[in-house]
Amino acid sequence: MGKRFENNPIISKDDIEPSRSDWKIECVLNPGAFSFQGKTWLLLRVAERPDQKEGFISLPIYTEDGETRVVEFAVNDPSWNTSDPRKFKNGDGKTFLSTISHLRLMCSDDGIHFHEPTDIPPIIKSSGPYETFGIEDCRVTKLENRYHLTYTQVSENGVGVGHMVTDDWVNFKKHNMLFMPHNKDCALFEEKINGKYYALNRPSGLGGLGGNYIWISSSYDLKNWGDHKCVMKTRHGKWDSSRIGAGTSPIKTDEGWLEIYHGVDDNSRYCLGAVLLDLQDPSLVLARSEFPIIEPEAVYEKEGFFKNVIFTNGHIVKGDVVSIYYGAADEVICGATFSIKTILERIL
Ligand code: MAN
Repeated sequence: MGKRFENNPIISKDDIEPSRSDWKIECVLNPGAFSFQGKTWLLLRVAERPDQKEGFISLPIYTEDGETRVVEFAVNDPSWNTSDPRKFKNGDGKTFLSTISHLRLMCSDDGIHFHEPTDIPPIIKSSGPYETFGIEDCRVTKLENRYHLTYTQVSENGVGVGHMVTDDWVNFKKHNMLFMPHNKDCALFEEKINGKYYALNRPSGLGGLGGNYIWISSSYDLKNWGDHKCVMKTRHGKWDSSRIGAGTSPIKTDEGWLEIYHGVDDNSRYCLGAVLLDLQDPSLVLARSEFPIIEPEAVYEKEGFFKNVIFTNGHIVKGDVVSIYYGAADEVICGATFSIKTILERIL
């Protein structure tokens, strides 16, 4: 349904420098997207780790004071479970990420060719006790003329939603955690609805009941959130059977709020689909993709750090065209354009 950019992948790890000379970038992925000063900007997730020593695996973590610490174990140490390349578990049942992520700004005049800005510091790093394993997958929402960043805060305390606000991309006001663990994939609506702010989010039912479903919450002040409602669940036997999560801010259309979301099947294959939410009550689903609007087909989507992944948390809307920026196979950044009208016709 969409058209992939001809020069995909548009950003890969060789296009930028690591944040430290003794670290290596493993992947660039999952960018937030926004318009600022007449340009298109991406806020990438950059996943790094120390240079690896022969026979050992080294995992980086930050301390609460922002220092770095390296956890190291032998490749053949049987007490470590390394079956998922994204995270490793030790004999005490503690989970560590294989890489640590920060956020990085890149900008572009045409939305396709990106470079690092010269007048704005490009790196946004973790800080404090809830980000010691890094920050990831930032959504950028322009709300009341300010940029709101909602991103994943990862630490041994769990995975929660962080929130920062900026006007100029130089000065940031960091707020308290917006949704507590386990929660991620938080997409703010770009305007209030009947006097309230709304956010899609994805708490995880880690016990026996519930699942990885998309919820909606509302707030009068962007700080205190409540009125939590489950918007949609995974669907047994379909492309979104095991996990679903919001992309970025819903697109307002005459038919309703159009949300691009990711769905994961039982084989950990990540595709994108669309859902239409009621304009006045966005907890109501009016229509939902029977089939993905895009699925891993290109080599760069099928092969990489984590195979068969298309994951988005950033798009730019211009008239009927939405340019969706996405992480492919958790390793490179790509783009594709879609007609909003065509997506709506397909799901309605
Ligand atoms: C999770 C998140 C994403 C990642 C996908 C695929 O949903 O950690 O950052 O892209 O998994 O690995």
